[in-house]
Amino acid sequence: MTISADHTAPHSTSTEAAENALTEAVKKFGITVEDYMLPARHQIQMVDPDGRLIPESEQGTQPGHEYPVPGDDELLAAYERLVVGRRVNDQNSALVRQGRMAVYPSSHGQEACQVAAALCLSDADWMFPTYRDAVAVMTRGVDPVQVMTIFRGDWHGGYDPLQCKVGIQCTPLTTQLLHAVGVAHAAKLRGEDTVVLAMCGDGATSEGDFHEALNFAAVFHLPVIFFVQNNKYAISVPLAHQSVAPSLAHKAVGYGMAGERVDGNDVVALLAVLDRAVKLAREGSGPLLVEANTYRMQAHTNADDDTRYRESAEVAEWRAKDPVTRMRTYLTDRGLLDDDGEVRIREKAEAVATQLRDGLSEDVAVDPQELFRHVFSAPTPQLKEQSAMLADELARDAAASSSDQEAAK
Ligand SMILES: Cc1ncc(C[n+]2csc(CCOP(=O)(O)OP(=O)(O)O)c2C)c(N)n1
Ligand SMILES: [Mg+2]
Repeated sequence: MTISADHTAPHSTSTEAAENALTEAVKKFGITVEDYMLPARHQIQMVDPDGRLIPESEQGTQPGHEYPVPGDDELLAAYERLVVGRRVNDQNSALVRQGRMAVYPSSHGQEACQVAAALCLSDADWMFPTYRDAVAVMTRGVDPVQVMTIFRGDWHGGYDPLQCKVGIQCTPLTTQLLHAVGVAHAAKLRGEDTVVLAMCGDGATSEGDFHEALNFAAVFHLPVIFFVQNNKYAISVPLAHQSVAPSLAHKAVGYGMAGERVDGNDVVALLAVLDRAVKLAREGSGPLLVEANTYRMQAHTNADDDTRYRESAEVAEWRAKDPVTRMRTYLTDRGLLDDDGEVRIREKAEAVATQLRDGLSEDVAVDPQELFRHVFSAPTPQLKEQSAMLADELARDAAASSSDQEAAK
């Protein structure tokens, strides 16, 4: 993708306008552009793995990277979503083993990222998820069964992206970032108040599309948050073989946008960082990149054996940083959650699991000819030929089964 026209002119009026908008936006948050642009020296963490709120003095905060703790209601709502998300991940993995779903890339261990990604957005905003972000889509309010039907493999997607303002979960790596940038560009041209959250993994940051999306968003000063869930692996490829950048958040700087890194298993820090990122983008700061430092606790999908490329000790180390138990301890210690509250939340999670089991256990009648629809506006000669072959095969199958039935009478 080549960016042409006057946007490449040295210090064009539009560049100056963008710089002024950035300065004004960050000023509202008491930050200077200098402090804002570089990621903090350490990841932002507010609640440690033992569920203890880290006092501000110990947070190692530096100018421009201090975040207020989100309100109690937001934290309780987030915890409920974490518990539901964990239950959904585990239910879906079980449904795959039962043959009710074809595949499920679980976000077990990454639920804090999933929940915060959805809760930081308002209704008019857009989310562009990957295949691993089903819990985020569901947390945004899309019906769980509709979200999961894509993994049953009988249709391209179960929900209407325009209605939900959520892109279809993308399997071709990183293409969703380009869709996200396109929507943000269109919204900006139309003068709409829309922030776009574009999600991807650590491996996806090596894709060419990642570069094109970030560069375009920065040059056109678009309200996009690139939310990178660094779960340390791209299938079997560890992060060290993927990138030697100081952090994935530092990649932002090369494009002229701010980057921040945050503990991706600490939903409190995630909400604080993403809430501010969304507000900044809405105020006209231009795009931002947030890297969440997390871990994929299970195999890439059910088709993968993770014991072939990582040690169980590493997985155990991350189990101790679990986002759900950490939040439960924090809320319980603060007196915001008691046993009754926990039971109520677990019942809600069970209800969603039941909804999934019921919804995904229904057999659906699919028309095999749908394979050929919605690919090209006018089908190619090859597709027409293949569609005719399929029609012929289906007709022969139908004839054979009706003559079998006659013979059985
Ligand atoms: C364009 C493209 N290349 C390769 C693949 C195969 N592939 C599927 S998932 C994956 C790893 C992606 O890793 P990451 O971005 O870290 O996301 P994660 O699965 O860890 O959430 C690869 C290489 C693909 N789907 N699309
Ligand atoms: Mg990854």
